[in-house]
Amino acid sequence: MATRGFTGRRPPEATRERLPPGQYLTDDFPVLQIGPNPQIDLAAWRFTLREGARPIKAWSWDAFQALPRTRWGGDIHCVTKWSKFDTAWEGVSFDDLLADAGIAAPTDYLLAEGYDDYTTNVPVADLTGGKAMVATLYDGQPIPLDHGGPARLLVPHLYFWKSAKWVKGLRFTAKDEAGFWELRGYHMYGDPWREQRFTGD
Ligand SMILES: Nc1nc2c(c(=O)[nH]1)N[C@H]1C(S)=C(S)[C@@H](COP(=O)(O)O)O[C@H]1N2
Ligand SMILES: [Mo]
Repeated sequence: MATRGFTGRRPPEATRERLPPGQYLTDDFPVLQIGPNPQIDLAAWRFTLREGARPIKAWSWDAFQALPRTRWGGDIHCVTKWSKFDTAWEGVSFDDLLADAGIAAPTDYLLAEGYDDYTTNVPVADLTGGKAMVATLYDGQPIPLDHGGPARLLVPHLYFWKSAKWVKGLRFTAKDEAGFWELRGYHMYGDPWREQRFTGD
């Protein structure tokens, strides 16, 4: 019995190949955030692209709903070591946001900003080419408030702290500026496959 219990903890080969180093698989969807859920009224909701302080383009909820839609399914990895496989999201790709704004990215970096004043930095190159979206549906349903609805950034190839919940906009920055967790010791880039959890990893 003891032997069976022991070997049972070792995940099967197929699972291990999909798990970045130091991660374990969970079927749960833990909730992690710096404070209480913000109150967001869809009638007042705006999503704004900015360059520094200057607004480039803002969408109301209705205007955002009219943009082309993108789906993505796959695995997400949290720096607190849980990974969740086969998550399903739908929203508007970063490429389609730029296209609708009629711009090319003005700088190489940006900060995603949440309605809770959370920020996190991501290189523009990690958002283009279908790599990221502003998601509004999870598993075919509106994203629950706990998981960042009505809209959250989804950058699934980086640790999940880069996927800003309750996203209110993206602010292009001239340099790579640290966000909330990056100022507190988290890695500036956060690649789970290179285990970039903390500054210096
Ligand atoms: N706006 C906002 N986004 C956020 C956070 C936050 O505190 N505020 N926490 C981040 C962290 S540290 C993680 S691990 C994930 C957690 O997302 P989840 O609660 O949907 O699992 O959201 C990220 N996005
Ligand atoms: Mo996190």
